[in-house]
Amino acid sequence: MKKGFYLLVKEMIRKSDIVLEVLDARMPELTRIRDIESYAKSVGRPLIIVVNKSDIISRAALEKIREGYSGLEACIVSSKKPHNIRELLIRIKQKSSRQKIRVAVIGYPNTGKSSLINRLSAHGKAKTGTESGTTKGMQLISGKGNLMLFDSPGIVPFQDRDSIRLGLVAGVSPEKLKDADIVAMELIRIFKNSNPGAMEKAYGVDASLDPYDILLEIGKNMKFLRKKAEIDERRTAVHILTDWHKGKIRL
Ligand SMILES: Nc1nc2c(ncn2[C@@H]2O[C@H](COP(=O)(O)OP(=O)(O)OP(=O)(O)O)[C@@H](O)[C@H]2O)c(=O)[nH]1
Ligand SMILES: [Mg+2]
Repeated sequence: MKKGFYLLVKEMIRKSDIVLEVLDARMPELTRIRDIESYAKSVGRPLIIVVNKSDIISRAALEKIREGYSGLEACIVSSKKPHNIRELLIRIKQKSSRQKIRVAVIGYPNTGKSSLINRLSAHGKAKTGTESGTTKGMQLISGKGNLMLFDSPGIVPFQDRDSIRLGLVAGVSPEKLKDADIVAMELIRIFKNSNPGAMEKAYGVDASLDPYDILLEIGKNMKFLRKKAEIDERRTAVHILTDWHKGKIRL
């Protein structure tokens, strides 16, 4: 990300009447950008936290988010299903009395900003994609009713650029990760704690093993082998992370 990008996002926020911060429901706290929340507050722009992808989390996880975000201005939606989009639209309109409401849509890469914009717009013009970095520049799109929507490329806060976090939240595509195996093991650890059954079901592995052994077992089951029948750990890791980003394995 270019250094000037933050400045551009800030300018976009100043030009807007309201800010939507889009989070990934699978990792809402990891995808929050506190700097942007503080900035919006400092320039007096109301901010709604939009927890997106609610269709791919369990009821229990959904309930946890509901409780955790009850004190905040937050709306839990799915841009895919779609779900709760109308409620979000009503909330936006309550926040501004302007004729045309300009809405800045910001967030981590791949959280579904463009997909959400397409739900909020009449013709769905924003480009979306499974790879992070789909949206390249700022784009102004006319929305339903009296909305004007600013789409933007995903923001990765400078202090968050460690590869594990980036890999988990799809800030970087799995193929481009230097240490895909480490990120995949972190993901396996999360599954072990929260939903071991999902991993057992998806890959036919014993979730009571150590994360590294689970990774190897998955590689073996997938027949991801290198010469001398060695398991290709990287290929296995990329495969697991891709499944995760595409929502094929769910917490
Ligand atoms: N299951 C599910 N998938 C979603 C949802 N919203 C978006 N996605 C998927 O998430 C991926 C990223 O969506 P985009 O809308 O391109 O995300 P973005 O935040 O604009 O991404 P960048 O422009 O790369 O920062 C795509 O594969 C979408 O289909 C949702 O509510 N549920
Ligand atoms: Mg986008």
